Amino acid sequence: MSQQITLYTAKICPYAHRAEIALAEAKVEYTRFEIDLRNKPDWYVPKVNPVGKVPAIAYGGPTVPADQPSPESTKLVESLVLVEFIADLFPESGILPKDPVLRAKARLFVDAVSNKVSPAQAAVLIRGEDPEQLVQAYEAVQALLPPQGFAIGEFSAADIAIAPFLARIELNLANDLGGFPADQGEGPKILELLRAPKLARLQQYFKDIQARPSFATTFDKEHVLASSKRRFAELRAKKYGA
Ligand SMILES: N[C@@H](CCC(=O)N[C@@H](CS)C(=O)NCC(=O)O)C(=O)O
Repeated sequence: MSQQITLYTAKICPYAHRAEIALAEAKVEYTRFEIDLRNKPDWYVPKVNPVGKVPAIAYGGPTVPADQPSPESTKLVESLVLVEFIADLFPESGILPKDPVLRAKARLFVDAVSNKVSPAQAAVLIRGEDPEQLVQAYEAVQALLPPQGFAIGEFSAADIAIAPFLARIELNLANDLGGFPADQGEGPKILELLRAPKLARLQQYFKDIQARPSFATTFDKEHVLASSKRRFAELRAKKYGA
């Protein structure tokens, strides 16, 4: 039987969102603690994650308030490690299927998300670089999708890895938020590239993900949008002046 799980998370963070989706898929009770990334509590680095990032899990140990983590719980970090940990704790969740071939396919998809989508998204959305690299990254993952359904057919760790990134690129670009100048329609223009007919399969895939309850119940669109507006206003002020 699994022991207590406390998840340290932040709604804005796509990596933390992965752990929340995995826990929702496992239908497990856990304690959720929102970390304010702009003003982290003093105890977070010494007692939970020495590198100060979310997500992190405190697993097991005595029952304690989340803001007073026990040294007796095991602290685990890194979103993809946490997704696999949750899959291992709750094999019946199907987050990682039993079939070794499907498991390998899920991991290959996750690898493409880590090595292609996530860096291209940071380059385009944060640093305002050429959007073509994002189109290519999404074409590469689209090529791994079957004709219909989720990345390996059934919903799995593969979909959990990409879902938060698809959600955030769409939301930010639709609201013209990114590391490019404001009020020039650059965000919607990039979004049009991602909505091109050559990425139609990816668009359908994203619709399927949005309909998945574990995604729908863990994506707080209004909160993410409000935080993104603040964040990109600061980034633009630094880059282009007030
Ligand atoms: N590789 C990590 C990345 C986690 C990450 O970068 N989290 C960011 C928020 S999205 C964070 O906690 N930043 C706070 C900081 O660096 O101080 C993972 O997959 O969990």
